[in-house]
Amino acid sequence: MKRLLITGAAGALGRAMRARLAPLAETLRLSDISDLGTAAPHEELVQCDLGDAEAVHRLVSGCDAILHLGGISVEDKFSKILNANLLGMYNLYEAARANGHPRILFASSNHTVGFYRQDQHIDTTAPMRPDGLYGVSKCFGEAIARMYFEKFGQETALVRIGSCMEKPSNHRMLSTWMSYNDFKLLIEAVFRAPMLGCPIVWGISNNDSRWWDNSHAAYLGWKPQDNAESYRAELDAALGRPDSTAPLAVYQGGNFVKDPIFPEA
Ligand code: NAI
Ligand code: 15L
Repeated sequence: MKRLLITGAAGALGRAMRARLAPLAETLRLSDISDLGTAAPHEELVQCDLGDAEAVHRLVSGCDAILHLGGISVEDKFSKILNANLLGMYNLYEAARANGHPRILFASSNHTVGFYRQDQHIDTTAPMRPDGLYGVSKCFGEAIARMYFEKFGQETALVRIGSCMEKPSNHRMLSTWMSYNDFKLLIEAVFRAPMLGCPIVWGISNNDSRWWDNSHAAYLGWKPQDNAESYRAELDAALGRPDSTAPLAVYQGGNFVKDPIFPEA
């Protein structure tokens, strides 16, 4: 493709994907509210607040596809979540509608279903059970994407990322981990698929301990290659046996279920 927009490009996943995705497009348009460093020859840098509708319209103009990573990524004050994750999603989808419906990969989250217990195995038909306002904002994001698909044919992959990082850092992540390489392979599959639609996809590696079933999305041809199990011995040695009654070991959302509602003041 000619131009791929990556929002949230200054964040953890944006930084991890920036070089990995260079072969996918002639130009990467990288955007964030924070500083993005120096542009390489194939990069365009655009600093913008997702809550600013006019700026988001300019941002999306001329893009063939969007990797939407930008937003508040943990529990926070509702005003911040409202601006970045709710208003930001609306602005992005209106901008996409005005600019020929570029395909979108939306970084949703396992916190849409965080109150399921870890002994429950679910697929994408399971009702949402968000574990905080952050999780609720991802439920909203999935809903607005779905509405734009039904009404306007806007294609989006709703990727409920588990824990995407270098390696799993606790026993919960033996189930939720997705390696950077598997995320890159998923992004390629989403943007290369002849027909996408608006599927929910669980963003996890090929983990032995997974709770989530991706069989409905087999048509994407995504075959995650890594398996968090290879880190189990290392985690056992570093952390010992986890307390089986603690939220981290009971709920799919782990410690997010314990987060308070943060006061605005
Ligand atoms: P991050 O917090 O490191 O990056 C998010 C980026 O969005 C930041 O650079 C931040 O400056 C930017 N941002 C925040 N508010 C903004 C606004 N109003 N306008 C423009 N940019 C704004 O998060 P990370 O880990 O890179 O995650 C990326 C996405 O994936 C997030 O949407 C997150 O919710 C989602 N996700 C990540 C998971 C993970 O394991 N890393 C798990 C599940 C979901
Ligand atoms: C998320 O949604 C967060 O953005 C990320 O920071 C991790 O905490 C991840 O979920 C997780 O559940 O491990």
